[in-house]
Amino acid sequence: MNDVAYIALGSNLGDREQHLMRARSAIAELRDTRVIGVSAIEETDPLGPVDQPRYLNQMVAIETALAPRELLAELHAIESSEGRVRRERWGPRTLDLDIVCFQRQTVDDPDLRVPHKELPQRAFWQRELDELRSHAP
Ligand code: A4P
Ligand code: MG
Repeated sequence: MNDVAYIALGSNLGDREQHLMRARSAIAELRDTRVIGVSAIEETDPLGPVDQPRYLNQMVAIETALAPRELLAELHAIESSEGRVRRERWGPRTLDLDIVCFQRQTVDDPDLRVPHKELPQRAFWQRELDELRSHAP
């Protein structure tokens, strides 16, 4: 089934612009997937308990035949190729890719929640979603 998915990109270590750029290219290369929208990049204050640098955040809309779990596996592979090392939860990272939501599918498993559980708390995600949806065909 083809669906629309929204992917959040975040980086607060190293060359942040470059990590986002390479993530956008890698997402565009995913099988059975087409990028249909790219939001503006926004610089945001870090959320969460850890003292860390500011983030660059951005959102990409895709049309995809990948199921949510298949998409998550692909996003983890892209994170790894950008040198992401998982240390502490909510800690600094070269690249974080989260599935914000799908247009028509939801998932409620321990290791995958779609829509993402933090969506109601993240004003920048709401803004980016609005921006992408306002340009939707
Ligand atoms: N997981 C469950 N649901 C999802 C989903 N919808 N998308 C699981 C992606 N992953 C999902 O993620 C931990 C596990 O969450 C994954 O293995 C997956 O099975 P992670 O990326 O290893 O760890 P994390 O990112 O530290 O934790 P989490 O809970 O994903 O945190 P967030 O929400 O990613 O927050 N401040 C600013 N300004 N901007 C940011 O982007 N991001 C974070 C990280 C903290 N502070 C931030 C930002
Ligand atoms: Mg994450």
